[in-house]
Amino acid sequence: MSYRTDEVAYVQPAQPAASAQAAQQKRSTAEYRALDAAHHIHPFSDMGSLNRSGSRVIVKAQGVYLWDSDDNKIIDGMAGLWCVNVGYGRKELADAAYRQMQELPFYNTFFKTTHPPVIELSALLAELAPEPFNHFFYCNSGSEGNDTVLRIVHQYWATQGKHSKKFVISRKNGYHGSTIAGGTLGGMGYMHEQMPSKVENIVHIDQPYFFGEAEGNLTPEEFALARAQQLEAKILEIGADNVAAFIGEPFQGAGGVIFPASTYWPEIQRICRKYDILLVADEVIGGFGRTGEWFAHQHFGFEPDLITLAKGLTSGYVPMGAVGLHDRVAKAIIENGDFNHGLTYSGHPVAAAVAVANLKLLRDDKIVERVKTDTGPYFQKKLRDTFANHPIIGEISGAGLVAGLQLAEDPKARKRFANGGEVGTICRDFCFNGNLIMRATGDRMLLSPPLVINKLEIDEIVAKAKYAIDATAQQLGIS
Ligand code: PXG
Repeated sequence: MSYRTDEVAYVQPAQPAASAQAAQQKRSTAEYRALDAAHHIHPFSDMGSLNRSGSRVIVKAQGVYLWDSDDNKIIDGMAGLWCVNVGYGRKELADAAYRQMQELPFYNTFFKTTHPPVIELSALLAELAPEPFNHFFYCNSGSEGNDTVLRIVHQYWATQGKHSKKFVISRKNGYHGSTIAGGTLGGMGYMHEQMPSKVENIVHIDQPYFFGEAEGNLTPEEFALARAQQLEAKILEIGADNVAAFIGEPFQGAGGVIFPASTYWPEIQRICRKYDILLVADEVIGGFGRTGEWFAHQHFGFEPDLITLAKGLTSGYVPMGAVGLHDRVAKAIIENGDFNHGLTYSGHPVAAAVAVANLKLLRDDKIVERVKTDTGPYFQKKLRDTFANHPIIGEISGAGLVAGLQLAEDPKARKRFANGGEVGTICRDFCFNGNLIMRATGDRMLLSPPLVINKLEIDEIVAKAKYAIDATAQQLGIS
């Protein structure tokens, strides 16, 4: 049988129509749950238990709202997974993807080749990022971004002839992704336990978690300084000639929205400069307006050498990650021959086109600006007013449109619940039943809504959070 490509091309059109129909086919919640349980392994889940209870099936979304397969309308206090910064249903992003898929759905950026979307995106990122960030490397996720960070860090020191600089210092309860490198960099003990092989030469210092870990009468500023100085102690223990980089999230996201006091980051930067160690800011959650600044390191007032980006880069509409290189790092990488790292989809044209549309929306609709001057301060004040002197709220952390609420047995004495994780789960279940998405990390309740949220919607989130936290206190018999 002869096989001609034009015949294949003509045979194809019938299929998309059929598959589009299949994609639109609606099933009952019970059918979705049965099929999901039969065939889908979820991330970070106890599948046996999930399959017995059944997943929530989300079928559509608009603005800051989601709808499930039983037509419940749910307010999304987590922007998907810390990522849907421009909110759901933005036609500008869908149009950008559609146009790009028709024009050039894929081409690679290897072998002396490039394409307009990745060029436009890189130029736009250089314009939006702080002054010394003018070069960007692309990948598909935050985890791959941090794998890329390690590759760049090691290549950088190789170009400087400092081959002994191999150690990377990170933090306990930091989160940097779930590839082997991301999981090793992160400081989540429960992940390390399931990773018998880790990336070598990665060590951790303690986190700047004042409420949970400060002892004695230290002020938050004194405690944060002491935690930053652990970096210096660790560098001296390993030897500065052996340390390549320090990595941290400007504020820890998945670890509980831990906001260090103002003394922390300047001290970390001072130590990194003193011992000639690269400073990496993982901006996967903090980037693209979350704190009211374009990047969270600007909120904390320090200057990293590398920044990891993902999530808000495309508002989660399609996967994309990136690493931004400070000029001094970029220069070393550019001027020293091959950098042997890349992914099929590095700079994917559809993802890049969506990222450009997304960043223009964040900039031109003044979304980031509004978080800084209007909705962010309103959200922070509303939370603090609502939960002032609440019997089980020990601390509210955050800035802009991100917040962590510490559940505590005795807020004034900074006494946490002995069974904190269970208390968080009780509260999360009340949120679930109240049609609010609020994340529980152990005994901290987290909010990070889409950045387009308005004040009425903020009021709704805070009222629903109050209901859930009150109900939790009541169930615990605390009033
Ligand atoms: N760095 C940071 C700071 C993150 O928050 C990653 C890297 C990894 O990104 P990818 O795209 O590879 O997932 C993240 C991801 C949670 C949760 O439960 C948080 C993340 C991912 C999944 C769940 O809060 N953050």
